[in-house]
Amino acid sequence: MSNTNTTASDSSFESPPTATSLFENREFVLVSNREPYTHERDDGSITVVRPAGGLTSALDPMMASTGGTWVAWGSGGADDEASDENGCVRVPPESPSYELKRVSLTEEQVRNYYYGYSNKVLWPLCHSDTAKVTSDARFWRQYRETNRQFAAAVRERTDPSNAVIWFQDYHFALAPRYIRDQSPGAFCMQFWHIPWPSWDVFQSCPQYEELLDGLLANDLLGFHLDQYCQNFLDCVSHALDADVDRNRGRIDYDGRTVRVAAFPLGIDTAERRTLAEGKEAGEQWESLRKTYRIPDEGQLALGVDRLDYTKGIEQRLAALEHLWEWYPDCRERLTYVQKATESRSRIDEYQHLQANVGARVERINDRFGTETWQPVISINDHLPQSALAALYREADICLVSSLRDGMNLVAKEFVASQVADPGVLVLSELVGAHEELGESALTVHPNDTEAFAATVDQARMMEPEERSNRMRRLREQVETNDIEQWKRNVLREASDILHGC
Ligand code: ADQ
Repeated sequence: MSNTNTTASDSSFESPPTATSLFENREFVLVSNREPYTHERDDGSITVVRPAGGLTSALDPMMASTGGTWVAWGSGGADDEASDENGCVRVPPESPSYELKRVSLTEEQVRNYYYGYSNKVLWPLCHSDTAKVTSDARFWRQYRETNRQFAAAVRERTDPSNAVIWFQDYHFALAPRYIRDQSPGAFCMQFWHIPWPSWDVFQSCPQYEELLDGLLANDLLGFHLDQYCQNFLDCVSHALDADVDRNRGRIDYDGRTVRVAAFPLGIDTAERRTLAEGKEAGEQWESLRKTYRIPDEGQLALGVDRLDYTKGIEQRLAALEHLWEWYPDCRERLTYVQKATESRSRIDEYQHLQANVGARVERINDRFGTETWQPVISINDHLPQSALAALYREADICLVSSLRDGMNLVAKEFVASQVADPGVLVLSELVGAHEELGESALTVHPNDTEAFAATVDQARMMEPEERSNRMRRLREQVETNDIEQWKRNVLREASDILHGC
């Protein structure tokens, strides 16, 4: 795509802005499906569970310094008990500085809004996998209602006309509209964490007009990549009576201007590095080796994913099976560790995937395993972040093979954790992160099994000097474009719009 103007950069910034300094008297409200803290009942007492990595933990420090309110689904078993009569609790627990407002969802809402419309319609649609979209009138009805409920929860805490409201992700395509219709002076922004598909794909969703209309109630709409912005602009120009400026990423619609821009998400590189260098990671590594019988000898390839059909786990296993079959040198010399986490397992597609992945791993281990060596080691248990850091640090090769992926933070976490002997990143050309990391990683197409296997062999044989040069360039990229830079870019853009720049 030749248009680059929709990508926001922060070159004009000298000192880092904060939400407080940018939005002056407006209250800051963040809305996400997942909450930053859950309360659980454990042996009679209530404990606070913190998110393990991910976006919620990255945004928590920002909320702590800004103050304001975070509105989220109260999914913890003891959330109600730990909250006041309005569903609110002050967090972080050790030094409370902002309000967490929990929205209670019924079992039916969870089924239809969360598992239904969000994850059986929007998720496959936005990953361009229309065959997996399941239609059900109840999904849409409850998606609308739940979005209304979140908008009402925002209104309970603040006057939207005096607030900056930041929606996260595809669970809330309609909530900005429900805010805007009652409070025209509100400032709404949204970050869409998954891809945006092309118009011919998006058109297959019967609610396309309402979804676009809902998102256009924002003042600022962010995606990871310029390509997703262009797809979105294209959808709007086909579906609505709107004036679309593709070069500048602006849409005039319903008497207002909406800015659409790319903000590639980064990670907390300093935190990842500290974890990887820490003593705990060393101890965790020893324990992982013993527990899962990871060999001392040979090389280690690693995959870290939620068990999701977009992550290309079956394609990766097919490539590895091909590798052990046709490159017998790799047998007993390359071991693959699959750190997978069960995800959305109430949905049939995810259950099938789990079963297929399990069967494939078993078959590979039966075919190539020996008395002393197991080709694929599956780690399905929950691991502390220091153990994940140990895996990232010790891996010689990281395999990221998504069929589509908004960004993919695993690729960046691997790079940031490579503090010892540098390894090789093998990256699907279909993930968002490929745009930033593709030049220094080894690129694969997840469906080209033979070429994928050959690339893993190439990674295995790469000379130390080349590995080191590639990893240095990858690290520079990941460290420069980290989570702080992302927050700065988003907030600066929002402030410019708010102040009419
Ligand atoms: P996800 O699809 O969840 O996120 P990803 O970016 O790869 O994908 O991972 C998010 C986080 O989950 C990472 O911090 C990673 O460490 C953690 N994680 C994943 N699998 C894990 C496992 N088995 N064990 C422990 N931790 C694990 C969505 C989009 C992505 C986008 C992110 C952020 O689908 O494209 O990059 O949001 O915008």
